Amino acid sequence: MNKKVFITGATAGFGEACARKFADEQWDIIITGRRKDRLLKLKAELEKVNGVQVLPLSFDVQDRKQVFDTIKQIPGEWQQIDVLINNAGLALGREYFDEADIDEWETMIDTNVKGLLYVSRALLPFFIEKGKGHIINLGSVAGKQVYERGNVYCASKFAVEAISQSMRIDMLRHNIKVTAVHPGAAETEFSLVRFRGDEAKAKAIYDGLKPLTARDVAEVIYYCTTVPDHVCINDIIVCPTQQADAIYFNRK
Ligand code: NDP
Ligand code: 8X3
Repeated sequence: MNKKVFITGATAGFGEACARKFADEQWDIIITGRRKDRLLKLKAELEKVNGVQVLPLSFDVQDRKQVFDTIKQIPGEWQQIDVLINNAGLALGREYFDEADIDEWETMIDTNVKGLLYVSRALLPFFIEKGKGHIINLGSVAGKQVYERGNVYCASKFAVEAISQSMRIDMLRHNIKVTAVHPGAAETEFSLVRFRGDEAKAKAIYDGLKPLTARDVAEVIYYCTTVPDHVCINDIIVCPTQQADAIYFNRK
């Protein structure tokens, strides 16, 4: 039987790249996100190209009821999940604290923090029943260090860091590994979303920089699942070579 991974935010960026990477490694995959058309397209492709099984589940991680109802209805054979990748997330805006849009703050907190909590709690019974599991949370360099006009996005990723640490402690008794992966600048749809569709602003983030690709990050995430059962990679920061941390870059 193939191993199974559950990925949030698999319609773009890291999540989609993880789906492709795990499919390449012959895992069956539960892909999730709000854009159903993209999920169905990815399912068709991975099943055809990689010969693995793919279960698409469309829901909004911000909606607690939707998350719990959807996960409760996962068919029996799919409940044998080995790895959960809590990846769905976003940044909205890059404004000073006193000028930022409060609705956007709420969306970031509801998605990056509350969404991750809901999905984790809804899936945990499968891991606990199985006596093992592995949760991989997508943090960020922005969850290690704040930067100017990063305010609530940074706060949401600091929360992911804190949640990962506390999950790791509380899940010890259930034999569940918790890994936090903290990427630096990666070119995905992330900046386009952050700058509300402004392509020029999104592109400028990567000026003079060879950023990470979504595949680079997927390779790191996959690696975390390949170590033996008695080994857990707790925390990884992965950046482009031209980036030292959340603030310092060597742009050419
Ligand atoms: P993308 O914008 O490319 O992809 C984001 C994914 O999250 C999409 O699949 C989107 O799906 C999903 N998503 C967003 N909101 C929701 C929601 N409410 N419900 C369900 N799914 C949702 O971004 P990345 O791949 O770059 O980012 C993935 C994660 O990595 C995020 O947590 C981000 O904060 C983090 N990160 C990104 C970095 C970067 O530089 N790119 C660096 C460090 C961390 P859909 O819209 O279909 O719902
Ligand atoms: C995404 C990386 O530096 O734009 O989390 O915050 S950054």
